[in-house]
Amino acid sequence: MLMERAERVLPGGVDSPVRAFRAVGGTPPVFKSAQGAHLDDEDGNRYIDMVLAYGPHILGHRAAPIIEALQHQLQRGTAFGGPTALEVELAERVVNAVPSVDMVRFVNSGTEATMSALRLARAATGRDRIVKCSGAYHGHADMLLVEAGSGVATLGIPGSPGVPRTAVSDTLTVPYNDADAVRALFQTQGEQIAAVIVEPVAGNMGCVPPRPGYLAALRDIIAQHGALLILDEVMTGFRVAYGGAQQLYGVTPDLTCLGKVIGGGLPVGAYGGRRDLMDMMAPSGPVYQAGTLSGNPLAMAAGCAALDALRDGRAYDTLERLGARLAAGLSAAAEDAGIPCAVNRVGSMLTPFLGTTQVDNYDDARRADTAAFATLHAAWLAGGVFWPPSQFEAAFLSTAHSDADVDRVVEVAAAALRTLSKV
Ligand code: KE4
Repeated sequence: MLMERAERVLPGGVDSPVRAFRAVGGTPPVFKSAQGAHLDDEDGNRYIDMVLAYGPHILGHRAAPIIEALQHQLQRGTAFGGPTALEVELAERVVNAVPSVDMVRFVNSGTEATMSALRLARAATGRDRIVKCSGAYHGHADMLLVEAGSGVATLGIPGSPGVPRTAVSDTLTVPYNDADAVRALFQTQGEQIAAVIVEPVAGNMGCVPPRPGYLAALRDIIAQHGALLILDEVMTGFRVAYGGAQQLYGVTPDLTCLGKVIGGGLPVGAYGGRRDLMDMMAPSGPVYQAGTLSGNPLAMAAGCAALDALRDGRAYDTLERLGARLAAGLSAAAEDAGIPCAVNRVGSMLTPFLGTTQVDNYDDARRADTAAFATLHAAWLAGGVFWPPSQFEAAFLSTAHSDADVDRVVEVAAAALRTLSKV
C-alpha cells in the first residue's frame, strides 16, 4: 500500500497536511495522472476533480496551451540563474491585468509572497504590528501562524509549536467581515500598525465572501492611519476575475499577493503593488528578499500560457455558469433532504457548510457540522468525486468541467444528504 510506504518516509505520508485526509478520515487516493476535470489514482479509479491542486488548474489538468508552453521551454532549459525574457513576459501580464500592481516580484509559493509583502509593509511604514483575520490563512510564515488573542485588541499567541511568542507578539487578529473591529484596533494602536492583510474572498475557512462595503471600509480605515492594505489574492487572483477580487469588488490595495493560477500548476507566488513600495525591494532598495528558483522559466512559461487563455474573459462566463449550477444543485439537494446548508460561492470557488444557514466569518464556519461534512466527503469519494478534504477549504471548478460533471457531483451529494437526514 503506497500510503504505508509514504508514511515511513514523509510525515503523515504527505508534503502538505490537508492532503492526508485527517479532517475527514479515511485514506487518501494516491493520484497517478490527470486530464481536464478528471484525476486517475494508482488503483484505476477516476474522479471528478473539485480540488484542482487547491486552485491552480483553472483550465483543467494538462490544458493544451500550458503543456505546449512547457514542452517548448523544456527544449531550452529549466533554470538559468539570471534574467530571462519569460519573467518579464509574465510580470507585464500581471501588471496589465491588475491596475494596483505597478511592479511585481515572483517567488515560489504563496507563503513567500505574503511573508515578503509584510516585510515590505513594515519597512515602508517603520511600524511592526500587522493585522490578519481569524480563520484566514496566508501561508505558514511564523508571524502568521497565530491564534486570536483572548480579546480582539490582544496580541497573538502562537498557533503552532515552534513558533516563538516573539514571532507573533506583533500580530493582531480580528473577525473577518467586521470593519468595526479593525476601526477599533486602529483607534487604540493605529500608529503601530504597518498593514492589514486580508483574503478579499476568504477561502481558508471555507469560502466566505466579503459583506457589501467591508473591503471599501477597510481601505478607508487603513488609509486614514497611514498603514497599508495587503490583499492576499493567492487564491482569488485570476480565479474570480482576470483582475482578481480587487477588480470584482472595486477596491485598490497597496500590495497584492498572488500564486496558484499564475503558475499554471507549477510552483509560484508573487507580490506586487505601488512602484514607490516595490522599489524598496533589493536590489533597488534596502528590503531584502531572494529565491533561487524565483521566476523560473517553466513556471513563467506555464503562467503566461494560463493568463493568455484567460484574458478574453470567456473563461469566467463559463466558470460563473458552472459555479451557479453547482451551488443551486447543492442547495436544492440539502433542502430536499431537510438539512440546513449554507452554500457560499464567488464564481468558481465555493463551499457548502452543513448544519447551518449563514456563514460570514470563522466563528460561523466553526458551527458547521464537520461530522456530516466528513460523511458527505466519503460519499463523494466513493461516488468518483474528489472534493477538498476539509469543511474549511474551498472547492474549485475549471473550464474543463462539464454540466454532466457538475450534475454528477450534485447527484452523489443528494444521495448522501438523504441518507444523512435519516440518521
Ligand atoms: P502556499 O505557500 O501554500 O503556496 O500558499 C499559501 C497561501 C497563501 N494565501 C492564501 C489565500 C492561500 O489559500 C494559501 C494556500 N492555500 C492552501 C489551500 N487552502 C494550500 C493548500 C495546502 O496547504 O496544501
